[in-house]
Amino acid sequence: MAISPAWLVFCFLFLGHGVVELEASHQVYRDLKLSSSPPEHQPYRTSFHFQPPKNWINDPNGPMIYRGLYHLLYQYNTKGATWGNIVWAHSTSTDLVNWTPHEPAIYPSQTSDINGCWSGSTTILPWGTPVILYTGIDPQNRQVQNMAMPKNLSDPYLREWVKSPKNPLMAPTAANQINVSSFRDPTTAWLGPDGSWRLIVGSKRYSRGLAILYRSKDFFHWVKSQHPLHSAEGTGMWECPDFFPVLINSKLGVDTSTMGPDVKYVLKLSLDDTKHDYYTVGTYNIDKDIYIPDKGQVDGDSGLRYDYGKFYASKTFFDSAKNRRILWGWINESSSVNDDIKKGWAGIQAIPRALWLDISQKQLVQWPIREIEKLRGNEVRLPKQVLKGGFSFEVSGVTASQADVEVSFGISELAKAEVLDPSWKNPQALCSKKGALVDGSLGPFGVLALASKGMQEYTAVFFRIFKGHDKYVVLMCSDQSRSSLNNNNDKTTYGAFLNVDPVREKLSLRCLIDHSIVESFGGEGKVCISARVYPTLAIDDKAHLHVFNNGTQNVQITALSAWSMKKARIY
Ligand code: DQQ
Repeated sequence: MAISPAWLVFCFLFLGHGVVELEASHQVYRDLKLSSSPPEHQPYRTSFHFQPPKNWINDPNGPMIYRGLYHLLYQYNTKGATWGNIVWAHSTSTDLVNWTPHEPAIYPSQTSDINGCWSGSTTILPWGTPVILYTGIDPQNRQVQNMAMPKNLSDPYLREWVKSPKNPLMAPTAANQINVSSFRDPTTAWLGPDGSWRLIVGSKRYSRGLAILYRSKDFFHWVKSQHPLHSAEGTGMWECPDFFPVLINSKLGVDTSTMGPDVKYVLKLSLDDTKHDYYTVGTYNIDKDIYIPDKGQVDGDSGLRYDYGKFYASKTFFDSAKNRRILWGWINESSSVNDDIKKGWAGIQAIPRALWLDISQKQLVQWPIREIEKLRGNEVRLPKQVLKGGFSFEVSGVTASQADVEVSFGISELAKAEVLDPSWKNPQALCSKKGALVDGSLGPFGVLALASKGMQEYTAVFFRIFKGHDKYVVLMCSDQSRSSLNNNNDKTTYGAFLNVDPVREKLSLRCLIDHSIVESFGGEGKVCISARVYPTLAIDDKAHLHVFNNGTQNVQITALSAWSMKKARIY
């Protein structure tokens, strides 16, 4: 078996001793039968969201930029449209919009991953070498942490990966008392000023979510810390943790090892129990190696979320070419398993989003990467106008099933806002109670996406403004209750409170509509809600786009632009 020069360099630099025996990752997994072809009529396949031609996908894994190429690896079932037989599928891109597929990068080939190659992350070492750490499922079905690195560093596509013969590098033992079936998804490692690398692995002890901390001097020998980086009672298993610095007062991103007075930290956890990605903003005490969420930040399901719709197991990476931090997230399904099998696929990835710390330092802001705008066709722009209470109109001239829509509202009659009942604390419940058809005073106003001609189907994304105790409160909702006549779909309504002051700020909404997804950004990215919808009538050229106001009060449309979106080259 050939010895990769990359491994030699790596071992030499880190270990300083002789050659180790290597094992290529593309050896043992011989059972890669491909499933049958999906049906030809595919009204729900997306045109500019990432999805492979068929089968199941879930978590984005180890995203990175290497030699000018973006790499997306992701959990993929080689054999069908439900979860199972998971490998790391692999695609590359020069622009995060158009993608070239490659052979799976990592699949079961070692004892330490023979029952599965689950999620993990890439760390770019200081001299530019990417290293993947991922969870393997061993013959006893224990979750252990493994390493792989590129076979050929001069290949920008990083097509072949070689696993460390020392795998697993981290494993549950009687001594460390780690839960063997709740120990997964290592993060990108960060380098402390003491020269030690650190990373966290998701876990739980009873119902306490844990971010187990490991340290290493050489990237091979990882020592578990006595205490976790962070933990929270009652949150259950923490999957796919992500821990990274964000600059104060800047939209630029920084490398994961950046420290200093200009940064705050974000800890994101994916809650296995509720399938929500929540995060807190806080400080990282490097001396004690603990993360402390800021006062007012909430650990758990009622905390801040990247996205209040379908969005899970997300992961960020630092894009060193454009100095930004980019977020990838898996948009899981709202269709039934039977429908997934019929259509031959399940799951897509959200449009990658740039992410930064809001000026308030209390939350993050996300915005679709600028590159997606190159898919915009002709712009349909409407003049400023009043949208009277009880009125709606169609935005024509755009391909409503494949569009990018930006609209801003101005409110002058704020005094007429409905009073917020202090018991209305749960925004999702409030959006369900007050859906798009329930008229109010200021709102609901917003967009009806993927609407059928006779309005039997539509997905409503809208705002309501309430008068709170000492300020106005903006509610943003995505109401899927009438999105499809097919009742096998999950049509849960989503919602969140939006931290925008309608007295001083405009109220903006952007919707990326792509056949079976409406990905919405409120308040210039302060709240994101992604909805998977499967209309039966409002498909392809039978889909329509409307702006509506079901409140009694008038609102102004201060700007409205809509673009038909071209198809990205994904496969
Ligand atoms: N998906 C992976 C796990 C991870 C989960 C398995 C999150 O590693 O915890 O496909 O969706």
